[in-house]
Amino acid sequence: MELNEITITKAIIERFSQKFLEYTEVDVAIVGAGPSGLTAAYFLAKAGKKVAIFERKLSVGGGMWGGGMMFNEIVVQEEGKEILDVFNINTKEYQPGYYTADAVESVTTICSYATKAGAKVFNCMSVEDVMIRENCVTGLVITWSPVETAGLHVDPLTIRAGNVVDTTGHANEVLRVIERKADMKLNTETGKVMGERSLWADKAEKLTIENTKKICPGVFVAGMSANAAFGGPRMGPIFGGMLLSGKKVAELIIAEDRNK
Ligand code: 48F
Repeated sequence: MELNEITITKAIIERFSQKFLEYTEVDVAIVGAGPSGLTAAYFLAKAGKKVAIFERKLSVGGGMWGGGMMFNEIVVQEEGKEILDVFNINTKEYQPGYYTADAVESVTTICSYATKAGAKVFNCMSVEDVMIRENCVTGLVITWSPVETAGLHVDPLTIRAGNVVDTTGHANEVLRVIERKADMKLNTETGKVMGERSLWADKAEKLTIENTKKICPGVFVAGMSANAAFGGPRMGPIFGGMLLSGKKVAELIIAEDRNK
């Protein structure tokens, strides 16, 4: 059979359009495909939720690929290792309570589990705004990230979501939009994003889990974004908190939906 370039082109356009159309309305829209967003996506999709992840970059994985300072190994503590075990990721004990894993194996495997469970990743898409109805965030406003980068004057499109999860890491991008544009108080001490504090691994890892919660109607926050929102410290290249936070946010959403 001779390959036909136009068939290849039509296949891509048609299949992507079908997928994109299907995911214009989702149960959960996750912003950011770092370790916390991907882990949340896996547990949500596994529980039967329709999940879309929007990721600005071409690649998923956020800050996990580079381990610490591009030494591509990550460290997790005992509880974090339990999540890596769920994904069948190889770990090695370094000292009691400290485990290492290959950063590339970790990203690719978590993403594989999430997508095979049914979560859809939309890469090269940036979330630039939210949709709000009756004082509740009901969706996301998205654009192609090259449009954003080039500063092109192009209007975005909209996704409706039962819940939004901000896993945008240090930048709190969804929360920053809400803070700037909506008459909505965040569930923090100041009602606004409090900003992250300097690195303190032990405290930050514990706080990441504590700070993983619903932060305003329709929006949950997880991962580094949770600590940055509530004024917690950064943790550096230990990733257990990210994984546990992703799992926790999925459980919170599943429990809330069950009680509706
Ligand atoms: O930063 P990131 O990896 O977030 P995380 O899951 O994990 C944090 C760790 O990597 C590390 C750490 C400790 O272990 O502190 O930094 O909390 O991933 C965030 C992802 O969100 C994307 C961004 O490109 C990255 O891949 N992102 C950020 N803002 C947007 C976005 C946006 N507005 N639209 C789409 N994607």
